[in-house]
Amino acid sequence: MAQISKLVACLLMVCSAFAACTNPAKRRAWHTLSKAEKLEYINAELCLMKKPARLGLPAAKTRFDELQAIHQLQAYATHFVGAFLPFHRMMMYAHESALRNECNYTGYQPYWYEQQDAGNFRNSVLFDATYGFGGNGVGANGCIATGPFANYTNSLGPGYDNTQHCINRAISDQTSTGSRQANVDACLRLTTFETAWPCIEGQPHTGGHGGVGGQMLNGVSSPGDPLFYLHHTWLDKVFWDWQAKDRATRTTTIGGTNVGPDYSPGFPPRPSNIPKPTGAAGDPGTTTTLGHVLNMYGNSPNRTIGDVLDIQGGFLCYEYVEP
Ligand SMILES: [Cu+2]
Repeated sequence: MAQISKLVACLLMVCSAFAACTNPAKRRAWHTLSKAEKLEYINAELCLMKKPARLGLPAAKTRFDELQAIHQLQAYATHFVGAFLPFHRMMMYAHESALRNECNYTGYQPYWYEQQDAGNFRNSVLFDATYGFGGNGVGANGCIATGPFANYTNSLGPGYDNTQHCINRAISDQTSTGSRQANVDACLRLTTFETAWPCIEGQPHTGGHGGVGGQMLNGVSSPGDPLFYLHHTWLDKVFWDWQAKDRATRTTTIGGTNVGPDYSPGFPPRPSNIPKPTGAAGDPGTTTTLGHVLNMYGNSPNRTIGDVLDIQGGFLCYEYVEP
């Protein structure tokens, strides 16, 4: 019956949410983009950093800040839980949509092919001052001093604090080894979601955050550095590469816990006014289910985990181009 009504809806041309994904958007590795494509992305990000906030989220001054707020407002509900990978997938989509819909970006969200730079982040083209995200932090505060984002003032963070501060970094080549291919492969070999998800969230996830350091190493406010989106889009590719090994099963099932931790290394302690996460809208139990609503705080419409498990499932329609 549901199938029939879906079909009828499609015949009436009101079925964009269920339309078949016949021409998936191509998400490409940053280092494979042309100079013009890199500049278009950077300029669109700068556009979000100039656009005034419109959602009324705490402390946010710009649209860029409002996307960061998605993460700050629910850090403990979206890390070390079954929703970790679907949540960040949805957040990448919200960011990509903002670039395209509000800042005339004509490309799609690129990713950082981190295994290529693992152990040598310092020399990555991602840190280029002209065709990249600027360099390492300098001085006592570790503020980035070069590149297009050197003058941006974060209003959210660090952590749960909201202060005016620069984007800071402290590159660690040693920590960046966590993003190496062997670590990716180790996760891809695992056969259950309950083992693959914590593997991906451990290494390679930590390799990118710790390898960049500074704002990126703060588990709550890390989307204050625009590199966050390149890093997490790469992790989304790793997740998809894992899902694609058994697509029928791995796009229709989910698991893991809904009960967030009280404290995690790399995260500021959860403030007492933020309740301990024990579930979500559409998913009140302790085990994560497909009905779990991913809250985008108005940046894009909320969707469930079930809606986003297949990146070519109709709502999402993209693919990852190998570098
Ligand atoms: Cu995160």
